[in-house]
Amino acid sequence: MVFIGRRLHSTIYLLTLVMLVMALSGCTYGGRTDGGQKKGVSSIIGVSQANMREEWRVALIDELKKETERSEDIQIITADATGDVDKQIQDIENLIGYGIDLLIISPCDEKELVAKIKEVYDSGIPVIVMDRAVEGFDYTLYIGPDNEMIGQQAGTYIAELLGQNGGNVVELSGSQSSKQGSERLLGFRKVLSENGNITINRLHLGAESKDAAYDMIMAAKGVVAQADVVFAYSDIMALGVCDAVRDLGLDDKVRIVDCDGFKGADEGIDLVRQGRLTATVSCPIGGKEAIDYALSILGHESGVPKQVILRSNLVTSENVEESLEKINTAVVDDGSTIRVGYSQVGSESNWRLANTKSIEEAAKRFNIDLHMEIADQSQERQYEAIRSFIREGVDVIVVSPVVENGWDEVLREAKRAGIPVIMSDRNVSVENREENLTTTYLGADFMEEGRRAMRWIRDNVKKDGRQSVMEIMGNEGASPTEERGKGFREILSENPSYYIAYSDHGDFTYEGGREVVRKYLENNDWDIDIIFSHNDDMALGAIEELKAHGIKPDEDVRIVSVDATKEAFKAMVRGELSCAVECNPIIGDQLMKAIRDLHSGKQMPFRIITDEKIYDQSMADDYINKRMY
Ligand code: GYE
Repeated sequence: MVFIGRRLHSTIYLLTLVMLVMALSGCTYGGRTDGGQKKGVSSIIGVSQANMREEWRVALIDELKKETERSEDIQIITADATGDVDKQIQDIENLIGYGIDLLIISPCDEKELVAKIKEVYDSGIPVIVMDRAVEGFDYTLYIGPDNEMIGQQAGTYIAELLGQNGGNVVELSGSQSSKQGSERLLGFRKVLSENGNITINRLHLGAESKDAAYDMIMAAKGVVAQADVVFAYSDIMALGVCDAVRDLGLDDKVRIVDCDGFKGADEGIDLVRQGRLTATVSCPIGGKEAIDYALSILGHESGVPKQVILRSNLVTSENVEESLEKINTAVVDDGSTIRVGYSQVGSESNWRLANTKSIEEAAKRFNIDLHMEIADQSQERQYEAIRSFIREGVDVIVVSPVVENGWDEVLREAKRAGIPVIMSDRNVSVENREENLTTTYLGADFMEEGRRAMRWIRDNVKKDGRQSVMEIMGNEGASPTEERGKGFREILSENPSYYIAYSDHGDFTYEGGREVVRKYLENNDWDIDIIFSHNDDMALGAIEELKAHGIKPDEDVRIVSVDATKEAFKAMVRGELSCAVECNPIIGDQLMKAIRDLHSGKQMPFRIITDEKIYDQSMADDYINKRMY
């Protein structure tokens, strides 16, 4: 008790001092709205915002402050970098000087601030990056929207709105420097370009402002009068468009679609309600999620992911009330037992066994009644399992799909039964994303794993002349197979001194890996410099087969795999496996947290991406005893 008193006393003393210094350096302190001092503050969160000019950035700070008020023991300090990188770096310094326990940052520039963010992260202060993902992974958590996806959603809606005959679209875009804007335009144009009978008239504004949009529409009234739809990728521009179209007397003819969908007066959702906007693609700001995860991080809870990609929704006059209700409904987890049906791929690898164990154990801790069905890598058996869960009437279905395609029909059956479906570990690709057949994906960034493997080879496996690669792939059509292969080839294409000489499927099994090497040696002398294996089990099988043919692993051929299981570490310590890219199977806690969030009515993100690293022989000894799988 004595210790806590002394800590509380020094915290209050420190805060008084901080408030004084902050006032001097332009930071604001987000305490209680009554200005009173919070009792029992245990953590201070520093927020470095890129600027307070853009509407959604102001909305983010407001949401962070509001969410912080809900909890007595955290305090928030915010700083406005006014769009200046140097000021933002100074702000971070100041915030650290005030003794923050966690930093939330929305960077002015995703390249210029990489080093500073890494420095803070390496110093042991957790860092949550909002909105603009910085390069690399030297931060604790990234939370943000998929802006390209948002543009695609708007484009898909307009294409459907115009139908077979197509039509004329006026596209408004702001200053080129807006990354959010250019990504939305990229997605929007990609979809419309697939539609030959839609013409686009592009109008460039200097600034992304209401007045600039108003003036542009008035100036371009001839073009607008011919248009069927006007598209603007932010609420602030859309309001200007609505006013101008009204003043031109075109509001019965021209429909307006935008992105942002903020919930304030005269903002996206409200304009749809007023009937002034035909649709908006609404995306949460992320303040709620940031404070939720900040509390988990400060509480040293397990299961904090690496990236949370927020879900964006199309809001039209048909679902605007329902969307508003969802936004305003408080999320309450009553702690009751949740019945879950889990369709697992199989038991093909050590990774899979660890994954199943982690899920079964976590279910007990989160009061989840889990019905797990193992499908031995058969899609047909997964269909059967999902249909049995629907008949059983479970609350939530979770699927780890053996392959990416062919799920639309059975997912529609679950949707018709009112049972939400979560994708765990692997993802599916569906015909029409707007059907929302799945609620969220929780798993790894397989593309990045493939990139990491080839970057390691580029930096560590060098010799004169070109080097041949044998790729041992997982089962055909599985998302880890397709995406690890794609990520690997993305970096390979930048490094012509390496080439893939041979590729074959080993289906993620030990025997499969052996078989690929055996088959190759039946028809070839060994002339491969590097093996890239999509998982450890296949790599370990390949190593045994190589040794059986007198070929020395890691000497005659360097071997890189994915998963980083304990068995892989043993092979690295033995000097046989060169490097293992981590893919974390211990996602039980994160998954159960997501299931409880979903069941309590929380809006689920598009993707929850797990935290992963890369290991090679130089680190194997230090980490082998820390491997949990
Ligand atoms: O890499 C492999 C397992 O889906 C990520 O499947 C998983 C993969 C993992 O068989 O070991």
